Amino acid sequence: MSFSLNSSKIDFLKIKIDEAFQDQKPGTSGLRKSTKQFLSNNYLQSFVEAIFKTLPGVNGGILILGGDGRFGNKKAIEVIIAMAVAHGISRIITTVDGILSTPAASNLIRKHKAIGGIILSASHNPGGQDGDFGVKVNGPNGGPASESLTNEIYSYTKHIDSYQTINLDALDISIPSEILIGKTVVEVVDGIEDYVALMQEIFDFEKISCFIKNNFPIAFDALNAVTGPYAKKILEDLLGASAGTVRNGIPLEDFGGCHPDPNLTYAKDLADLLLKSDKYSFGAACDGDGDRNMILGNQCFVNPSDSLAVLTANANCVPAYAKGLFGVARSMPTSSAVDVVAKELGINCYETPTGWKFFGNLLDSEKITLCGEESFGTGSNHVREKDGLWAVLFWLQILAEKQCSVSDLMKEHWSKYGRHYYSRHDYEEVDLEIANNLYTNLEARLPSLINQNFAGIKVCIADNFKYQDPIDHSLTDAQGLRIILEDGSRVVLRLSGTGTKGATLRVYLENYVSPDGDLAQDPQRALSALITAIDQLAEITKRTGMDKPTVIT
Ligand code: G16
Repeated sequence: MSFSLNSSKIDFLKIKIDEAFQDQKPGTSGLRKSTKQFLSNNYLQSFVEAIFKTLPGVNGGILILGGDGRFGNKKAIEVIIAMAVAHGISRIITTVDGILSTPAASNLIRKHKAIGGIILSASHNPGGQDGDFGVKVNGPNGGPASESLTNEIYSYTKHIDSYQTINLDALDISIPSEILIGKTVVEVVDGIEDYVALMQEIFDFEKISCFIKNNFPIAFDALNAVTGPYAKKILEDLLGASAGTVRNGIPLEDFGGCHPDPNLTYAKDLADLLLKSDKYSFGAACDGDGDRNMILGNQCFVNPSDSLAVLTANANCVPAYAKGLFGVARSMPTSSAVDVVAKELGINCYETPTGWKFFGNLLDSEKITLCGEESFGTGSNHVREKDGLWAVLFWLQILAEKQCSVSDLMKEHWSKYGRHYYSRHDYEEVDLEIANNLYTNLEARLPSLINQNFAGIKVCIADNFKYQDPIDHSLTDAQGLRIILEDGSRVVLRLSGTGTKGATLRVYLENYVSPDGDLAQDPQRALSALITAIDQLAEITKRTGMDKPTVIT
């Protein structure tokens, strides 16, 4: 279906923004605030204006637009289409009902050589009228806006006083179509097909299908968020997993009231199915916008840092990576499990700050093929975002190739490379001032820790992590407090850049045991000396009044 609106009837408007000083500072991944804030005072329009004034190539360019389906998604798409027309975008590619996962958006940007994309999502944060909303901006390589573009957008928001738009009636984006608005074409595409085709290029679907049909029951929890339709198509329709494999598979505006964060706390129903019953051999969940993943086996939780190491060690099982890897990268707080594998493979392993944008240059310049983060993110050079369903298929391909269970694969891995016991403790909704004081107080004490004992072991490095990009040489500092011990154990402390209520304090703990050590301990027990030592040093319990973390991973 295609129709055009007469351009002579379009009213180009310049709307005043009530609050001249908006000051919209993006966090680790775009601008993320409460839905209510986004609905007020042209807050969305103000940020979008800053994007259109800053992103190179807007006039005459192609823009990809979609989101995770949370409350506000459809309305925001209409607002952005009207503004994009006013700014001279030549083609806007959006999807049926505006449903588009973050990795699928990255793929569309690359495929259509777009100037970039706007993804409407607050990722793993809850949605709905009382939840959160967010705007992620991606550049022409398909990845999150670089630090420099993010800073330019932020600077623009500080002095913005109006935005450009047109009068636009409600648009029907419920079926694939082309709509002409003035000189701009709005193309509504299916949104699922292109992503599925990309997965079929990377993996051997036939092999995975035979494996799962041969008594390997799997459960996938989409948490009522964006991956439902993608997972149904891939797992049930194409790979032949039984009907009902995909749970909570219809994207809902409020995610059915659940918190679409795939971890042991917020994906507890799935975790219980895998860890407390023998019904399933494999389980996985993805987050709100489909870029995060959690992998479970029967009686086995795979730590995300270990997941990256296992994918790296077994990349030769996947057709697209069978010829070898350029290199790998991990964010600083991610455990060094992958470093050990990279060393064995003779490839480089890069350590970057938290945030997928820091992998962009390394991927573009073919320094790395795979990368990952402790925050349930893994990805490769197939797109420029982390990719939840890709990680699920990667795991299934390895298991199909090796004909083994998840826990057998983990045991085999640790007995070869040793085990990096790892845990992240999150303290959520901490009072901002308390969290900032705790952080600055610890930072001030770091220099005095060097050569002292911490948890009974000598401290070698105690600093605030800084990074120089090996490609463009840009510097990024203040990326997290590190205490690194003589035996390689570490504690890292950061304040989250994605929370919206108070501060979220993250404490990352790591302890290495070589292949001949005890590889079957409970991680919390293996890390207990570090847990006690950091609590005493940083006075976490004392200052926050919380005697335990909100989430333990
Ligand atoms: C975002 C980034 C990730 C990053 C995470 C960190 O994830 O895309 O690269 O690891 O934030 O979050 P925090 O600052 O809270 O630790 P997402 O999935 O929210 O886009």
